[in-house]
Amino acid sequence: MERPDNPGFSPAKCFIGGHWIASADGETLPIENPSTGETMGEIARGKAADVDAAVAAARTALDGEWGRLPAAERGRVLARIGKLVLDHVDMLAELEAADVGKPLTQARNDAIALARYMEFYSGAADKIHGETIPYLDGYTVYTLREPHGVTGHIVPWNYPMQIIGRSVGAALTMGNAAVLKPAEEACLTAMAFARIARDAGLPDGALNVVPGLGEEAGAALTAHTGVDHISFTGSVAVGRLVQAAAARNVVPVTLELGGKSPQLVFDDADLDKALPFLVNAGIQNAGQTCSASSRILAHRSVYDQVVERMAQRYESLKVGPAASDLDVGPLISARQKQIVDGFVGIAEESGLNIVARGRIVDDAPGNGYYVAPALVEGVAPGHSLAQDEIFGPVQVIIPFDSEDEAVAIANGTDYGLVAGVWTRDGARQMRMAKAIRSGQVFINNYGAGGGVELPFGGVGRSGHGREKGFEALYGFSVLKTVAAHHG
Ligand code: TXE
Repeated sequence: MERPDNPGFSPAKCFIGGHWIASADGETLPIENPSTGETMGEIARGKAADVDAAVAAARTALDGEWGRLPAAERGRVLARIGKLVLDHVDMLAELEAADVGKPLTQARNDAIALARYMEFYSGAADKIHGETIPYLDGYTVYTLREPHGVTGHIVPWNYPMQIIGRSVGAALTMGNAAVLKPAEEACLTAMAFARIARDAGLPDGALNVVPGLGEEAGAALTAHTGVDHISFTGSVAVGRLVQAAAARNVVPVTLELGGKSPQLVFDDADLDKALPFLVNAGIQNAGQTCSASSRILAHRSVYDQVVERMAQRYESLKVGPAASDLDVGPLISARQKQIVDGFVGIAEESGLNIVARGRIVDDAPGNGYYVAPALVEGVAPGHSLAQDEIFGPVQVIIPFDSEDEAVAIANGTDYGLVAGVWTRDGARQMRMAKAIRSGQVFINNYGAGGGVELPFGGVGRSGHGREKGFEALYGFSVLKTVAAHHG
């Protein structure tokens, strides 16, 4: 597998119809290394003309070899992609670490997850089918599950490999042809994935990648009348624009828009077991995770213990360059650092108690986008720190006195992506699972190891539609009813 500086793998181009092609007007964008603030290369700055070419290539693939491939063959292609991803885990992890600032071990886990998506979907490709429906005398009625056609995928910078795996992987499994617009901040593994897919025998045009700015390539993709389904992961503000654009063309859209996910710690919780999840869910990927647990709700009787033990862990957190593989890397950009520093500033100005902060290591480059993780306690549930998605390593701890109050606080934001519940009481586990308004509820764990089998998505401002698992495959297909009269 070639590196980005090798012409066989060209991040400064678009990948359209199986070929590396410069953007129509030849423009490029710089790639920044968030660990150092330095420019480390360039990517193509795709625009509407490139999106047109990519959508046309996808349509050609659907009308050609890719569209005719039996489901089991599609599964084999995905299996080969998964195998090649695994063969290149280290290379992919290095690219992602440099591009996103993710500590190497976390980047490596993302590459393994990408392979896992391909494995899971490869086996599912020939197992999603329609059904026959008993109907009136003289009729045979059955359903067919067909691809939407051309699917558009707009992916953010925080987990490029995982989000490409879950969305592009599912779309290809169902026989769609994909046009992928990775985030301008982190494109490298998207380009490497395209190369891997081609090497694994994915027919030309089944996957096309157009890097570029959101308001250029992204907006062109969502507005394109040749796109039949849009999958978007990103901010609520852009999610609204994407849904509005999809509405104009009356195409379905899947939105995954982040959250303010709580973990509820009850008085009978196993704190030894909970503690690593409480902290890791807030600081993994420097808190830049849609499912980050940015609110810890602790019962008054264990509140002080939770604060003290989390604070101890925070004090041991080391922040530094991705390549050093410490607990926390830099944030993605100067802008993101400014946002997160802003929230810490609000905490200070509001007189909140910042009980502990992690430590930026002495040799971290001065121009990297480092933020020392901050643990803030005693925050009122309505405070901006407890309501707004910070998307950085900042967690708030909120006390509660009763189950009802805990549910009211947990459900008291615009979001509803993930919740964790820590209690040994089985009946309470069930009550909480029902009462919490959220796409996922994890009981005595948080995230369940990110399993690719588990459907994932939000309610409220966290979005709609489900990715991952079999649900994603239903979402990336459309049901056709056939009623044959033979009386
Ligand atoms: O997101 P954007 P940003 C949240 C998080 C973060 C904030 C801003 O709170 O602080 O969003 O991050 C493309 N039409 N999340 O600015 O802008 C863009 O190019 C079409 C949560 O990075 O939403 C990129 O590919 N596409 C989230 C993608 O949208 C457009 C992950 C996401 O960028 C577009 C990321 C447009 N007009 C941020 N404008 C999560 N759910 O995990 C931008 N894009």
